[in-house]
Amino acid sequence: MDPHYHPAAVETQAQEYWEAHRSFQAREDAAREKFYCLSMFPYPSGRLHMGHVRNYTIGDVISRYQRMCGRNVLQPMGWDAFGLPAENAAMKNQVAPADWTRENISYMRGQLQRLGFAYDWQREIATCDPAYYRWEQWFFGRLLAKDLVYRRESTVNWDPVDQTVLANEQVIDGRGWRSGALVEKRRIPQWFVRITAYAEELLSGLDDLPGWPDQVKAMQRNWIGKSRGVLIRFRREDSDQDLEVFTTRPDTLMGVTYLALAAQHPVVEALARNDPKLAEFVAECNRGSTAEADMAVMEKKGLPLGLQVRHPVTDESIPVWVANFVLMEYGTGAVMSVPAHDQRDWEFAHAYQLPIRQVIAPADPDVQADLNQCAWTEPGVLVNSGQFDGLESRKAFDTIASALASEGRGEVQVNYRLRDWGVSRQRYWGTPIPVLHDESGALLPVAETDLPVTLPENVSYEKGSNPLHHMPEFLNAPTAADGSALRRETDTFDTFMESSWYYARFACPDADRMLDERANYWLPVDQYIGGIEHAILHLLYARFFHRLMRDEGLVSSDEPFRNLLTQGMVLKDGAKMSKSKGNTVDPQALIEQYGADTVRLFMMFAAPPEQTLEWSDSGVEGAHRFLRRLWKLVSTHADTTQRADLAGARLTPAATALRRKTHQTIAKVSDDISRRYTFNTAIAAVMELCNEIGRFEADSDLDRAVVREAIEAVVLLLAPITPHICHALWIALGYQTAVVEETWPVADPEALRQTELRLAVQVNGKVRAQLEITADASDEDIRAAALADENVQRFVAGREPKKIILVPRKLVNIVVA
Ligand code: ANZ
Repeated sequence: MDPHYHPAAVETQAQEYWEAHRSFQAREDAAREKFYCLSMFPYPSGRLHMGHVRNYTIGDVISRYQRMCGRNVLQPMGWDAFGLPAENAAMKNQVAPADWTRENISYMRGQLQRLGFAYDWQREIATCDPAYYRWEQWFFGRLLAKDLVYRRESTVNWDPVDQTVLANEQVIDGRGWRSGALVEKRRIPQWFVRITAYAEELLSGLDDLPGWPDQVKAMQRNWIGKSRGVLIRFRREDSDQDLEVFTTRPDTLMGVTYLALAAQHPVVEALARNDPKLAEFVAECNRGSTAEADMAVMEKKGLPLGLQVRHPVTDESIPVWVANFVLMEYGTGAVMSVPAHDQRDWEFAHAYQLPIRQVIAPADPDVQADLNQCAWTEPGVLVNSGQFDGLESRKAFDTIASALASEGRGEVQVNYRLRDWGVSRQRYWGTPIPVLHDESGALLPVAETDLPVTLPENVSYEKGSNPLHHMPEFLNAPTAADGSALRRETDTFDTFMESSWYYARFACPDADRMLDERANYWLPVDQYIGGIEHAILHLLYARFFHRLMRDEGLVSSDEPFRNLLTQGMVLKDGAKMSKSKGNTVDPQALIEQYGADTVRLFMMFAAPPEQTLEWSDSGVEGAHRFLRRLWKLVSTHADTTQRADLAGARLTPAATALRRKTHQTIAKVSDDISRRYTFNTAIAAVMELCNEIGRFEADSDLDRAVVREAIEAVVLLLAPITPHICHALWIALGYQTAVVEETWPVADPEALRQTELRLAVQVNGKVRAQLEITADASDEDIRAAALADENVQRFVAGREPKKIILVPRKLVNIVVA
């Protein structure tokens, strides 16, 4: 065995072995327990960054571990290949997005292979391939038939200079990120998927996901935002029509001093047609942000509409305003304003001198609500509320709700913050939405037999931002049966569509339908790993899509991902490692310098996966040094030690201790990897075992067999983390079977048993006590136990020991003056 570690050669050799033996090709086998391990697939941006390397190393360690435990493992990889960066690169460099993307894929695939990830490359998917997206188009047709997708007008960000629609993140301080032009809001027809029809199921399903982080489940719950309230009707004075509001606080009904409508509310729009001042206000609101977080903090503005409604209980006349803090998208787009008990209403009332009427008093008589400072928003006891006075808020909710219901003025309603999912994008590089426009403007779904609608890839950006608009060969579909002209839709899908079902397609990437029966063998994913930035949208859309596929009879499970691990960010000097911060470390250079195993080991050793990982060059060097030491350790012992059956063997105390350490390490690493996901402590335990091996002096064949067992355990335990070096070391240990084919070691309970040692304790050379102590007690433990003995304390008599001499496994001598 070469006494020196040459990572490049070692890694090539291992990878050639895996490749030649198709080690990671997954096969469905009903007789075996399956384990589907999936890391979120990357956007092919050009090169891997450290976040990818971390994510994929975690997934690979789990996969390889499960495989050694005997599971039938599927670990696939693919490309989330549609999206904006390809178009930006295209415009900048005059290269077609398809070419740019495919080149990136090929480079990044090489990088992943160089890192030795155990992927089944035969299942590789790129979402920009028609073979993939055609099934998404087919599924869209199914959803359309079930009325689960629909088209309606909605607002987009329009860049008047670039003549293009911008994503929210491309609007910076109200201006287009490229042109710098003031962004306008435009209403255009767009496709929506009815995720709201599944809101309740998506919410309650979270309770059946014990393997998900609580934090992620809480974020999803908030996003779905279920609230129970009352829909209340206020009669308009100028007509017999009602204005409906949604409130979660019907207990405050008697404190309503005005109604506030969203600028886009139909009543406001109607009035604005004859009121230029109002029209100008509406236009101003339409220019602003509609992000809820912004709405909450922006200056409250509004106008009186000259409209009055009647209070449903008191019949009092109440003014109606338009206000910029009311969202058209939520509830009814109208609120009953209770400035005493809602902070936004309070701020608005202050700005426009509207009355503030307290109707809730703090339940605790020692607490005073100071309405001059801010609204009192807590529940309490009703005051100034006529027949409802004295009721506690919760009770008042029901009492007032039924009073309204009996008069036909309202009813209890459950509302969700979740909105239907808008899936149209006015972009070229995406899945074409499979619909046709006829001459009358009506829409026809593309027939199943005409799928896929293939996106032309050979395009140029010379004429404008969306090449499809200038391609008659795409725009003009074959004419309809009656001879009239048909025009293809140029919008494409939100790329979240593709990433909502790729995990299922990996089960059957070559199926000639969307999914076949293999999907039910592999699904749900047993372990999903990815960034916390996907906690809400991606995971919610995938959970939704899974249910859509279930209801189409394509899968039989309810949830796509049984266990979820969200990895922390990679930091450098305390800041997120990112291109924009210019503090990136290129994994490629490190792999070339140290090898893939060093990079993998560092990534797993530096922090537990859910926490942030602080980049450290010295940490990388440390990982590399450890691998060199490991190599040396194995090369010095490979030929001089031999396996032997150690069960029941009579070992020396030192050999017993090393053997126990070996089996303790096996137990700890197994638990750390499978249950705690603390790969860092698993590695630390293996390092400790290596140190013990180094300290141990073998004097007999039995001793050497104990060393041998320890070394083999080290190689097996590290195999999922640093698979290449372990591949080579396993061969060096004389095995014919490759380490990937080996089974995970199991701790021997016999070896774990703690045996007791008896130590004599002397004070100044005279035996004063006998100590019973476990064989693995540390030197500190032994010293402390000796000093704690009653008889010893009598002879030490409070003096500070000058020194304490330990004779391993025999005695402790305490020397006092
Ligand atoms: C009167 C009231 C009194 C309210 C009070 C709150 C406190 P959640 O819990 O998120 O569902 N609201 C309703 N529709 C709105 C819209 N389109 N835009 C802005 N705000 C809207 O919030 C429900 C509460 O948010 C409702 O209850 C309503 O204000 C407001 F002391 O009604 B409340």
